[in-house]
Amino acid sequence: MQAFDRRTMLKATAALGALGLSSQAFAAKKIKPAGNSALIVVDVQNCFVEGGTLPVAKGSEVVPVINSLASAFENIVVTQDWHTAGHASFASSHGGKKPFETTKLAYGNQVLWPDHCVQGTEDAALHKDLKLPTAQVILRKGFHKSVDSYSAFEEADRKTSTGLAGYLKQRGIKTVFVTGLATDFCVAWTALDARRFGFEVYVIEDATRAIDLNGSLTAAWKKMAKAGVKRIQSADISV
Ligand code: VGL
Ligand code: ZN
Repeated sequence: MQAFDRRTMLKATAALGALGLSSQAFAAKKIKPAGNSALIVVDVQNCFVEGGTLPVAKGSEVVPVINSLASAFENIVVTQDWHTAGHASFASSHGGKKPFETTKLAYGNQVLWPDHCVQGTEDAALHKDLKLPTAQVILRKGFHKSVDSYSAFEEADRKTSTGLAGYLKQRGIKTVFVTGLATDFCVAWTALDARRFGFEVYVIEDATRAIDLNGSLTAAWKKMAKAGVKRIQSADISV
């Protein structure tokens, strides 16, 4: 069901309630992910939660939400931000630059981050409470030293593929549900690229948390809406 229909339905339901009528027959229908849907769990790693190197506020709150969504999906893809030491996205790699400033790299503007998610470190490991035993693929990204990759589909040079679109297409996946960290960076870029590669895309808002740097969260939701990404809540999914 479209978000618009859902809102209309909720309004109608409220109106019926005001008239003292039963609204049960009009209750918004839940979404049941089909066999050709995949749950994408983006970067739920120690680096992005409390105590990590690039903590997202309340980042660990997504863990129980994602764990409980898992049973609704036949297909689950997990991603890990997986940088080299001295990665180009680290402020420490650019003399005089501080975290959260920006710089120009060969492919365009780049936000500079604290050193984070370095390959093989405990900081880069998946959150210990993430329970996704049925996940089929763990995709690592951002491993080219001079290129960042917020998106799970394509690196920031907008040329280098991660192979995820091909993987999903070869497995017959048509729809993806994106969750994880952070809403306004890796989740948004993954959702936008999924649209570009022709998938139907949902972002499950309460299964994400944001960095929100200079209005980036509002901007990300705007871009996603424009691209046809559907914004839903975990309660909208039938588990
Ligand atoms: C991310 C900033 C830097 C993310 C990754 O997972 O959203 N954000 N690297
Ligand atoms: Zn990163």
